[in-house]
Amino acid sequence: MKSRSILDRWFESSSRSLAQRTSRRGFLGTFGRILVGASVLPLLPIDRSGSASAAEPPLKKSVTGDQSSCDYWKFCAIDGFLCSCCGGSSSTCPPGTTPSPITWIGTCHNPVDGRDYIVSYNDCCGKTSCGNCFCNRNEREKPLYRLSVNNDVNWCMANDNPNYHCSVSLILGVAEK
Ligand code: ABN
Repeated sequence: MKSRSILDRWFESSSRSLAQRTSRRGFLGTFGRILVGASVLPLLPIDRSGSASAAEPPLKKSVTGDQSSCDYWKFCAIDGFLCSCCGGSSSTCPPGTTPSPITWIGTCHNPVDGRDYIVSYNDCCGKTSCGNCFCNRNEREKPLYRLSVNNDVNWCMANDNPNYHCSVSLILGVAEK
């Protein structure tokens, strides 16, 4: 017994003290809980929305709201240069131009909320043609004898300076079904 090393004695005493503090049943219980927990883990709900949207085709720009794209829903009956490409916005004239007081009217479907809107297309007047982002869409346009629903007219004709520059679109209200 004298020949037992310090290491042997240390292992023996620590094993004995561990055996006194724990039971085989306790160990099996803890081990069982770990096993069950590990097997249930993959069943827990996980937010996979990031990977789902990556798998879906990207939304068209027109739906997400690129107001300098001819595809944008509000431009469904516009004929002219988009003021959003001419120093203004989709609903405001560029500096130095004046909106026409007379306009043509369209009805456009907004795919985001599923509603139809009455849209007024005003020309911005007082400067020569902008030349950017020409857009000609004619949804529900009527022949020229119904002026207010035809877009192929220079609505700057009643302005002091009748030069046509670009067109804006203003939402007037929701169209009743
Ligand atoms: N309303 C846009 C427009 C302006 C001039 C000529 C045709 C159409």
